[in-house]
Amino acid sequence: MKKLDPAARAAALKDLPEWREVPGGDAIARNFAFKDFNEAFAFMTRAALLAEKMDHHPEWSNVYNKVEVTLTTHDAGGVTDKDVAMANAMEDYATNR
Ligand code: H2B
Repeated sequence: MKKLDPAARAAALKDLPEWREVPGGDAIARNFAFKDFNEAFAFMTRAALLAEKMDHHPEWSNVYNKVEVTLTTHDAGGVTDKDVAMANAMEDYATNR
């Protein structure tokens, strides 16, 4: 898995308007807010199952209805296509419930 260069990362983020680059550019992040804990944890469950399937795991934390997510590929030391794929899947899980 190759780290995306800054231009490729910026291009991928164009289609992910809710996501931001973490300062330094080695990760992307988004804070999700759901109706309640049940909705937040349902989202996390779906993402967790995909993470296991992809062998690609988010850095995240949850407080009640909020889920803060950071995506980076540790093995590559930056953002790769796997992070972009995970971000797109999370968008789908968060919006198409
Ligand atoms: N998740 C993320 N986000 N980045 C990785 O580099 C990574 C991972 N590597 N999940 C995987 C697990 C690796 O450690 C295992 C051994 O396949």
